[in-house]
Amino acid sequence: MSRVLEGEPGSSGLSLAIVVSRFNQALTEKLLAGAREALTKCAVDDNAVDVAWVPGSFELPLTAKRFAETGRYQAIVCLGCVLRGETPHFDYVAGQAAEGIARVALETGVPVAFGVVTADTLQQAVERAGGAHGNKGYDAVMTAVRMANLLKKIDAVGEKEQG
Ligand code: INI
Repeated sequence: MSRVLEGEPGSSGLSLAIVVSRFNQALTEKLLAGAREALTKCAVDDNAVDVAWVPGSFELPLTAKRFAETGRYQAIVCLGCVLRGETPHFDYVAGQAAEGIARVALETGVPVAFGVVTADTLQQAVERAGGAHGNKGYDAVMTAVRMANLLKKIDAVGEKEQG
């Protein structure tokens, strides 16, 4: 019979790092609050979580990579907010953040969750930072925990087959 694997949204001794952007801080603080709520929901030990503030979303990938390379974390969460209305750089900042975050995960093998709100207007961003459309910080932590647990399960299958 086929094996079906899925990561549970619970912590079994997971250590996580969160990287959060100061740009649009009024919103990213709400994302961080949502992230902390999800950590509590997943019973992740607060002492097993490190949080780093960076100037903007462009700086998220490098910082996530440095965390991942330590080998101390089973998942990284990136939080930021990029508003199209505020800058012609929107496409560069949002694009590089997304591409960089994906690359860090692929290069290091550590799951890196994309908790960056990209929105055309402040209103849309507010709705995604604890408003009508939920909280991307909360969602990102749930994804990070599920992915960390899934990768652990995949590794365990391999180890069982070898041993
Ligand atoms: N950074 C953001 O996180 N969101 C933005 O909307 C934004 N805007 O509007 O420019 C932004 N810019 C800063 C950028 O992330 C870097 O910190 C900066 O370019 C220095 O590298």
